[in-house]
Amino acid sequence: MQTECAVLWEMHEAWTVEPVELDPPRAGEVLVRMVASGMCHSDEHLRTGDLPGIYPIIGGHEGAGVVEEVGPGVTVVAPGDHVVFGFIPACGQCPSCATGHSNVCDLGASLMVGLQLDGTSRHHARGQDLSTMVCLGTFGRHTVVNQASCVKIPEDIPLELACLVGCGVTTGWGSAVYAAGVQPGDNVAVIGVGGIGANAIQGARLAGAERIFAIDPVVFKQESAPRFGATHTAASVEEAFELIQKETWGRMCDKVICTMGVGSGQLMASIMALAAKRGRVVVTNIHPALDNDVNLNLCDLTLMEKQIVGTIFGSANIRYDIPKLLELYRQGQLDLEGLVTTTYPLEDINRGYEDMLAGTNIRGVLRFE
Ligand code: CXF
Ligand code: ZN
Repeated sequence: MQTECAVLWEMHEAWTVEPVELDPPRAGEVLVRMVASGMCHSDEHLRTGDLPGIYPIIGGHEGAGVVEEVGPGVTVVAPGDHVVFGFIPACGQCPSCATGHSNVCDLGASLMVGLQLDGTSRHHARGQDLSTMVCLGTFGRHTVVNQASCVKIPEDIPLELACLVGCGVTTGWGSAVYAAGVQPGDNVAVIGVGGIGANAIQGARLAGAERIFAIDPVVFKQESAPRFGATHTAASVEEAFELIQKETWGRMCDKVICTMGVGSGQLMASIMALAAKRGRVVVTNIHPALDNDVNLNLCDLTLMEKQIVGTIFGSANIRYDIPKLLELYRQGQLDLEGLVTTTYPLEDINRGYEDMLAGTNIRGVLRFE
């Protein structure tokens, strides 16, 4: 069939919206009519090369839609089902999945290759095979993905909000609840209030944090942070240091969560200074893939027992946490509406990313109808 997708032909180029030939789903695969896709910073990383991809590639990994057709052997979803994609497939069989850590499923090894799990491509344009961002490619009106990435969701949840739990919401919320392990009464700092940081704030609030310091240089984001649960705001790590020192009587933060657009190893020493003794710093944001330089005082780890941990997808499980977060939304405990600053038609994708870089969006969302 013919569909239309946003394709990145080479690193540093703009997205081009163009016709794509899409093959029918093969064994274990699912054809989905997309309804909405969040515009995450990681797709911009693909454009800048901070995350490597195989070009030409269809972007997008935070999507929701309706199943149109399934290939042989598909059991997870059926035609007509509403689905959200988890950006990491969960095979359910590998040691990671079997021990409850599907966010590091062995299928993740094929994510940056972006082909179907059998190594072939279903998407073609200008006579060439296309790869897809993390085997999804949600920046298009239709896509074919493996059932390992599909999570069936209730039909009463608007798909233009549900898409957000495919990446930003779960990554941020899980960074606070699972990776940081925020406890009632904790002091928490969240560095960067975008689509992930806003949800780290929501996770910290739901986990019972006492103070939540939201740090972002953009005034709009400082103003937005209290809606999600921030109790204090600061424009920079340096400014936050003074504020946290004063508010916590010098004790500093039990948990510090890094959710910047692009992380910087040079900032690490000052970020560690925000953490209390035995405090934990969680690295959620991407750092440039080839950057090995970190400015860090390792005595902080030994003498103060501080910890640095990384997390992918907030250490959450697509099949357990996606339905759970949508239920929290239904109960009014998790704000999804407030995350969507602007919606765009597919053809305005480049404008959407310009807005993201200008700092005017918490999340921009593409709507396909
Ligand atoms: C990223 C992590 C690396 C692969 C693509 C998705 N996470 C969130 O956007
Ligand atoms: Zn993402």
